[in-house]
Order: sequence, then C-alpha cells, then structure tokens
Amino acid sequence: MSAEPLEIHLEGWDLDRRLREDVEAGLTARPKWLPPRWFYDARGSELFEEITRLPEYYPTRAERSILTERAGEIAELTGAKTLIELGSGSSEKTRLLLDAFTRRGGLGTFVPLDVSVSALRQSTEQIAADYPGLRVRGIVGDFTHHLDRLPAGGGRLVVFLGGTIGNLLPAERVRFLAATRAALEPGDWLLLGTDLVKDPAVIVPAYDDAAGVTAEFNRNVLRMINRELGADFEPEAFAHVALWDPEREWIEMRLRAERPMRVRVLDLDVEFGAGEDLRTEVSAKFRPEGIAEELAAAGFAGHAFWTDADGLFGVTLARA
Ligand code: AVJ
Repeated sequence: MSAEPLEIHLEGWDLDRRLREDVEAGLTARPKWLPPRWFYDARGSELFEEITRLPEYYPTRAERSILTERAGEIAELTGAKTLIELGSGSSEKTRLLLDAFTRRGGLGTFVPLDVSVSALRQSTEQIAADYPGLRVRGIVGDFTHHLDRLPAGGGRLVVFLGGTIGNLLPAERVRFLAATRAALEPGDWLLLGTDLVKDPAVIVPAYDDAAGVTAEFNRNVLRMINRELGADFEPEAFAHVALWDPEREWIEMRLRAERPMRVRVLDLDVEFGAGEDLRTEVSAKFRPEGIAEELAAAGFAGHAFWTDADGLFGVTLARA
C-alpha cells in the first residue's frame, strides 16, 4: 500500500509566519534565542541523521537497545490499533515497534507527525512499502500545537522517542504532557523516551562531537534563516558551544559571535557583541523519579520504566 497524501497542518504561509514571529521574538530578546524546531529543514534533518550515527551521540543507540529488547512486550501490553509518533523524523527506531506489532497483529494505522516535510515524505513512503496492509497517515505539524489533530478513537499508543521532550522548557513540558493526556482516552498509552542525567563528561561530547557534525547542524539554522528570510548571517563567524547547566540539568547549544556583528534580518538590525551567545537549543536530561512525577501530574499512570544496560537512557510506558 502506498502512504496516504500528507496532511499538512503547517503550510507554507503558516510556517513562514511562525518563522518570522520566532525570529523576531528571539533575536530581539536578551539573551538572544531561537527555538530548535527550525533546525529541521531538509539539510538539518540529514545532519541530524548523521548525528545519530556519531560515536559520541549515545542516545539513539541506547534507546534502540531498549526498544529491541522491549518491543514485543510493548505490543502485547498495549495491543494498540493505532500507533501515533510525535516528532517522528525518519521513524527508524519506530520500525522495531512496527515489526513487533506486525508479528502480533491488530495494528491498523501508523500516524507519524513531524515538522519536516522532507523527512516525513521519505519515511511514510518507505514504511508504507515495507509494511503492506498498514495504513500510513503522515501529518506535517508541530507536537506543541497540533495534538488536537490526531486521529480519534481508542486503542491508541502515542510514542515520543529520542528524548525530544527535553527540547521543551519545564513550563512547556507541563503544558505538552497535559495536552497529550487531553488528546487521549482512558486506556490509551504513551511511550516516552528520555535521556537520563549522567556525568557531563559523557553528555557534553554528544553535543560537541570531534567531527564537527553537531556544529554544522547548529550553524545550519542560520543558513536556513538566510535562505528563507533573506538575512545576512555569516554562519562561519559563529562558534558552536555546548554547555551543561548543572542546576537545571540540561545541555544548551549556543552560537557564539566571534566578533562584533550586525545582521540584517526582516526589518531588524540585530547587533551581536564579540562573544555574545544566541541560544539555539535546550536538551533536558531526566531522573526516573522526575519523569514519573511529571507523568502523574499530567494524569498518566506509570506502567513500566526501562533503561539500557549502561543506564544512559530511559523509556517509560504510561497509561492515560
Ligand atoms: C532530536 C531533540 C532528541 O536533543 O539530543 C542532537 C537534537 N541536538 N544534537 C537532542 C540534537 C544536538 C536531539 N533531539
């Protein structure tokens, strides 16, 4: 079966307006910031896939080992009819779940939702080709805004993998989990991947790799703004910075102006002082007890918590 046409909830104009709003708000703020969703144009999605294969970037491998071990159990426990994936990207690890559901039977529909049209086109076509009989309904959208567009009906399992929930600030996370719970019916399930707090000597290199792929991924957001908004950032004049915040237990990616600069973007003249940072991403790390508390506060009942053999990453199965 081929994939159904993508349902687009972030259309050209809408996307462009949101980009302008985010760029204007972030570049006039102090400190300056940009939300991480804008990393994922076609090039950024490719660079992220490259990151997942880096020796320093442990989350993907750790989460994959958990899913390899637990996919059968997840399929049995949930018996889901519909699998919804938020921030699906390439859906590469999700195939472990699709394989388990295929062996078990009963899964009818796969609904990946992502901001990246290019990533979604590829993944929906490939999954539809590889899982005959599975209905594949890709949704172009943003998991912080389009949870109300998810298909209705019980028997749903929502998966949010990779630790992407860590991109949300604590208050945004509370809103996101409440909205996810509100979109579900009692008995539906949530499978949540979270990177765990550990020695910063392990975390920092994962966000500042020796080959410089993460640095390119970070600078790519400036290239995207140059292209989409006709701005004149000089990406090479910004250094890639990955900083561990021990109080908030998150890693921040920043772009540091190496000399004073003035950038023309939209109708703004944005001044950077030498050494001034633009924050491009927060990636929070979690403790098992914190995850359980946040899920309970949102109205989920914890069912299982699994880690990989090295205790790097956690996957939680919870019930609405
Ligand atoms: C896709 C959000 C899970 O935070 O680890 C990878 C993105 N940023 N390297 C992460 C990312 C820098 C990634 N997530």
